[in-house]
Amino acid sequence: MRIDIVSVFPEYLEPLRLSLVGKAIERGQIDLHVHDLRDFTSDKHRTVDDAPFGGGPGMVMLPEPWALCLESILESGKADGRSKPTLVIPVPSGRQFTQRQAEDLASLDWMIFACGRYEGIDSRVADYFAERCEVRELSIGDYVLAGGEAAVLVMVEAAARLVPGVLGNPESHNDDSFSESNEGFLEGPIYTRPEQWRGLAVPPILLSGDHAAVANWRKEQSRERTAKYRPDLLGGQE
Ligand code: 6GU
Repeated sequence: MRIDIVSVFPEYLEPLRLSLVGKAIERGQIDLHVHDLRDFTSDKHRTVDDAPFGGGPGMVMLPEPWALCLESILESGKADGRSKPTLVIPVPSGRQFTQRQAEDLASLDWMIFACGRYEGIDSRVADYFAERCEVRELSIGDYVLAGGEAAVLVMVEAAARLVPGVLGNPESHNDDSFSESNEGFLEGPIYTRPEQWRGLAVPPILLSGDHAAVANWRKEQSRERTAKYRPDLLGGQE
């Protein structure tokens, strides 16, 4: 899988080289390219923004540096034998990024993430590249970030751990909160050694060796936790 990320703060994406995603990069399972949008400006001040047409506060990112940068990425990907990437634009006004979206991203061969700052990117960029890319505007939740970078860290990590071979044990996805095999419920409580810790015991059923009983108990816990924190996920009974 190839991932290109464009930002005016390329250092913001460095944490992707740590931990799970970092290992996947080292192993060659993920080919990560981070680009500085300012490298695609031509004025002395390396300008990437201007005032919004129609007035209003804040600044809007200029379309031309984006076009030059995305065109250069499209060329490089083609030389790399890839075609028609998915262009993800993280915006608070986008479609909700969910575990289903993460699963879908994990199945792709090539993604480009366009991190906007300020009030966002001139909307013509998404329209202009819609022929050459599958454009998705995605939001990670109902709150506003100062830029798309933190959202891209979230989306890339959520997708990368689902790429076959990236996580050690693929069955560990089955217990994940929101996973299909878990009926989309939240994961319940988990325990490890010691059995007794500072006066607190592990639920005895987990020590019973009765796998069916353990599975039932976990299902029950998962349902209870979902009812408590996310009744909307139980369906219809919000
Ligand atoms: Cl994806 N981007 C930005 N800038 N803010 C957000 C967001 C994304 N999702 C929620 N808030």
